[in-house]
Amino acid sequence: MSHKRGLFISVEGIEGVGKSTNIEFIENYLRQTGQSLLVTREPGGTEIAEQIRDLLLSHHNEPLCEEAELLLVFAARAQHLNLSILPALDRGDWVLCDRFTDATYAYQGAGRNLSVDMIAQLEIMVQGQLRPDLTLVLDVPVEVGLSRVRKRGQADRFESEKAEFFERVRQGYLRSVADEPERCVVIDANQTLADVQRDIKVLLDQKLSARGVV
Ligand code: Z5A
Repeated sequence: MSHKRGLFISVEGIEGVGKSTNIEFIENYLRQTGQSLLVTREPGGTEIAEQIRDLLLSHHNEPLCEEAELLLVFAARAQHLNLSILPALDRGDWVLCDRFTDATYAYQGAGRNLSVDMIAQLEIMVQGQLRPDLTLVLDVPVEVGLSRVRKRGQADRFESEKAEFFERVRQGYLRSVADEPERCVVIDANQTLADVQRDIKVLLDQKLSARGVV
């Protein structure tokens, strides 16, 4: 029996834009359509990829060099894709992923100033032509995002970066949207949660009706 390949949706943005909060909203909304759905995250999503996530987010006694950080991100992604995302899409399930490769261009490319060509080569090696079908980039000014997350207590290795780093990351995300407007859509996340979710719902309705789902 042949299945239609599932839809792959990623959600992106700097710290505190509300990814986790809105992924829960999107999950509930998509489940109402009766669609089988895998909700997952990067880095992570499998046992080994979650261990790599711990390595990436924890503080260590030695610095993690930028190239090692980039390779670890893609090592986790290779594991996640092969063991989890691709089998789900092949079954016809939809995949809703908290961050994907746009985060690498934003954090390791724009944030750490690593070469975009090097990232693109790793992307091809690990993913081939696979890209999300739809990427929601939640956007807030850096000071708004950081003020939301800094209420939470101990900062991880990324959260400990300075505001300038997150400003570069934010601009990196906005470049992804400018480069691929068909796939990447900006949502203004500096509104009340109700308004953010209204905008997300309008967008999802457009995409679902284009696919004949609603
Ligand atoms: N990383 C990387 O470097 N390269 C890569 O390729 C990938 C990842 C894939 C893991 O991220 C780290 O990995 C990440 C980049 C790096 N850096 N960090 N840190 P993560 O996604 O797991 O962690 P995060 O970005 O720190 O997520 P977060 O801090 O949990 O933020 P969030 O999920 O976007 O926000 P939230 O928890 O939904 O909301 C934060 C608070 O704001 C919460 O109290 C909400 O109730 C509140 N909120 C949400 N929306 C609103 C609105 N609209 N108004 C007011 N308050 C709101």
